[in-house]
Amino acid sequence: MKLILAIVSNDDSNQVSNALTKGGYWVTRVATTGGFFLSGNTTLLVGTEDNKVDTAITIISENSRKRGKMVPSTSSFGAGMYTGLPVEVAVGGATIFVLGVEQFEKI
Ligand code: 2BA
Repeated sequence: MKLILAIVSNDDSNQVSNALTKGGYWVTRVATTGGFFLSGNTTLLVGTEDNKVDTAITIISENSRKRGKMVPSTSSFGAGMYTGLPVEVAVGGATIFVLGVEQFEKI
């Protein structure tokens, strides 16, 4: 058995966890914070059989693809003045760890 830890953006977390659940996986969502941007993300815990790990990773990647998103720029020219010009930022993607599970009990 394996434990998959998948860190995804909050924007993608509902879609990823719904797709995993539909695919027959058990999912626990934990609200987490990235240490670099200090912004919220979601860590999904998925315990599953070894032979179902690859399919889970496919589902996660299909539902959290990295993509560009246009957001209004907040760069200021001076006090209180904003360009408002949209800039493209990268969103999405997933960081995935697969750990061996020594023992699994439900009691
Ligand atoms: P990603 O590499 O896509 O990582 C997204 C989030 O996944 C991270 O959020 C963190 O919560 C988690 N994560 C990634 N790799 C990890 C690891 N090896 N161990 C534990 N958690 C991990 P943030 O920490 O807020 O990072 C946001 C983005 O900033 C990263 O996107 C990466 O592009 C950049 N970044 C993070 N740490 C960096 C560093 N030390 N040097 C350069 N860039 C960094």
